[in-house]
Amino acid sequence: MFRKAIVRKPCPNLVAGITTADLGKPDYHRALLQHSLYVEALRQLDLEVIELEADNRFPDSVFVEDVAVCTNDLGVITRPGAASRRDEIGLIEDVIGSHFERVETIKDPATLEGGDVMMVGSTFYVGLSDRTNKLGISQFRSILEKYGYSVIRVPLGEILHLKTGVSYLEDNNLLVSDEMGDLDLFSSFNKILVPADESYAANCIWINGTVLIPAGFPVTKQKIKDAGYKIIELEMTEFEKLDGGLSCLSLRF
Ligand code: CIR
Repeated sequence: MFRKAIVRKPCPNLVAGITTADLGKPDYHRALLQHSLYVEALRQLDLEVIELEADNRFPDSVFVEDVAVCTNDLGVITRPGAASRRDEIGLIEDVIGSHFERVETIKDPATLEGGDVMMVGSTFYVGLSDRTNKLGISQFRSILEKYGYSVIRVPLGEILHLKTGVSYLEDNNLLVSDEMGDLDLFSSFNKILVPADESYAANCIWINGTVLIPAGFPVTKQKIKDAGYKIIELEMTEFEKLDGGLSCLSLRF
């Protein structure tokens, strides 16, 4: 059960965000609209939304998920692997400190981005990616184990973050992209497979029984519905242009 979410408004400089996508530059005003509908959906699901101000120094700062990891009782400030994003942590420390009694920090030279961290009950799956290094995972493990959690490292292929390709929908249901469907690590989950031509839809978020999914992916939408979930569809085109998905836009706890 989630009660709160932290989000940050997109800044005009969003257009300069990091991307590998070939979808053109995001439209700032459209991004603002899509972001406000996202926030509205979170509120509709009874989350208290803490909305942080835009910060034009950091084009990617709307993707708050990467700069912290929130468990039930602990906040971890990360250390982004993307150099242009590293100082974003300075923007999130206060708000994490005000919501968690216990706050820990990933330290240089380790790197870890929240997009690589998937919470499954008291187990955290962490992707080894270009943004999250081995040291990042081992520091994260040492921190989390002190609090009774466990950490499992997941090797990744070409994708940006672990949650670019896989999303936990609770009740042992794992939404997983075609290319990650065969990983032995995930063999005990009920898998909902996202077809290759809908791979962007592998990043969805479960909030208290409802699944937020990006608009425009009918096969995945039907499969999630068939699994018994209520659904809210959200336009995400402007964030997709920056490799960002639904989970990236909030920290939920
Ligand atoms: C980046 O490359 O860092 C941003 N343009 C996108 C971050 C997406 N975040 C996420 O998947 N958690």
